[in-house]
Amino acid sequence: MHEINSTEWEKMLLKYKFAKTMLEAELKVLLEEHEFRTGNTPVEHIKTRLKSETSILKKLEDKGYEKTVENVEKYIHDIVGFRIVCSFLSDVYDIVNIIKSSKNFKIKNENDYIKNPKDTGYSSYHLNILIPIHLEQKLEYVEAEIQIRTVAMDFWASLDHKLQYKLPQDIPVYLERELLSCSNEIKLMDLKMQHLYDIVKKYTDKK
Ligand code: 0O2
Repeated sequence: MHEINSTEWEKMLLKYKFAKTMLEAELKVLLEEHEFRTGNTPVEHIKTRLKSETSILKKLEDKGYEKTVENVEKYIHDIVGFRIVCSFLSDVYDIVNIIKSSKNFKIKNENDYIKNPKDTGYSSYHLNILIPIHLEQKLEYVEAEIQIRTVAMDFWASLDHKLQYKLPQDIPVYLERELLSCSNEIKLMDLKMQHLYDIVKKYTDKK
C-alpha cells in the first residue's frame, strides 16, 4: 500500500462524482413521483457535496489510518454527502421510505439519530447507500451518506457545527449542556409542529 498520487485521486474522485450525479437524478425522480402521487411537498431543500481531498485526508488521519486509496474507500463513508431538509417529522420518515423503495441502489446501513439522538443532542436520520457505477466496463458500488432531518434539526446542527469549529480545544462542559438543552427544546418544537400539521391534514383530507 502506498500514499495516493494525483492520478489515483483523479480516478477515485471521478467515481464519487458520477455517484453524486446518479443520486441527484434518482432523488429528483423519486420526489417528483411522490409529489405527483400524494400532492405533498415534504422537502424544504437539499444540499449536496463532494468531500474535498483535504477533508478526506484529515478524516483518515483523525481515525488513525494510512492515507491510501484502500483506506479512503473502506473508512470514509461520506465523500458523497446529501442532506435532505424536510418540513415535518413525518416527512423525514416518508423520505426514508421513498429512498428505501428505490431499486437503483442498495442500503448499506442506517442510523435513526432521531429516535436515538447522539450524546451531543444531534438528531437526524442517516442512510448510507451503495450506488452502482460502471467504470472501465467494471461494476462498482460507490457509497453515499444521506442525512435526512427537519428544518429545526438542521438549524441546531448548523449552529452546533459552527460553534464547535470555532473552538480551538474540546468543548467546555457548560457549553455542551446548553447545546443539549437547545436540542431538547427543538425536539419539543418539532413535536408541536407535527401536532399542528396532523390537525391541518385532518381538515384538508376531509375536503
Ligand atoms: P461534516 O463536516 O458534517 O462532514 P464517520 O462518518 O466515519 O465520521 P460515523 O460515526 O460512522 O462516523 O458517522 P455518523 O456519526 O453517523 O455521521 C457523522 C456525520 O454526522 C458528521 O460528519 C456530521 O455531519 C454529523 N454529526 C454527527 N454528530 C454530530 C454533532 O454532534 N453535531 C453536528 N453538528 N453534526 C454531527 P463529519 O464528517 O463529522 O462532519
